[in-house]
Amino acid sequence: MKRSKRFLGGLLVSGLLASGFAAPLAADEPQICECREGLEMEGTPWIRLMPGDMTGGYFVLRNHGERDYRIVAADAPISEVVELHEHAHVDGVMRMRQVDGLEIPAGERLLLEPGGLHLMFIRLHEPLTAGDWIPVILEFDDGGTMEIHARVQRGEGSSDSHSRGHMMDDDTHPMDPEHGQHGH
Ligand SMILES: [Cu+2]
Repeated sequence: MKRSKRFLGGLLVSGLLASGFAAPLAADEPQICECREGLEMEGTPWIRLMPGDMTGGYFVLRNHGERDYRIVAADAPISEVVELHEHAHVDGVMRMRQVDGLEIPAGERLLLEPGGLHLMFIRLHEPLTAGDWIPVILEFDDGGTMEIHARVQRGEGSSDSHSRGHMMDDDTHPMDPEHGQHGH
């Protein structure tokens, strides 16, 4: 008797935990960098919200360590391909082109910014939404990897004032991006 009662109580409690008290979704910033030893993310990595099926990603990574690092590839669930790009003047025209690697020598900083080095997300699977956090895996020449999280936002910089807030206006997205803008 005693036993079965306790058993029932246990069922009730676990039922409540499973259904009634779902933990609130983790609303805030994910870990922006599970950085490798010696590396530190400065500011918030970000991905530009753009029409079309490709866009750029940017961050600043500082190397406090003793050894040099070199990023040779990147991967993210939002696009078919992620390339490492630079902007360069070729015959007076600014063009993007792929680079083999992104160097982060010991004691220095790797700067990815609009008009310079960047991650290029090519063939996005679906339109991005401002405020979303995108996991990006960076792969190094020694086979090591690390995960960063980049936030989707409009505009040029990660340090403009609205980028620090919660972006509630964008989070409510009254217009469903799934509808209406396919094709271009
Ligand atoms: Cu590019």
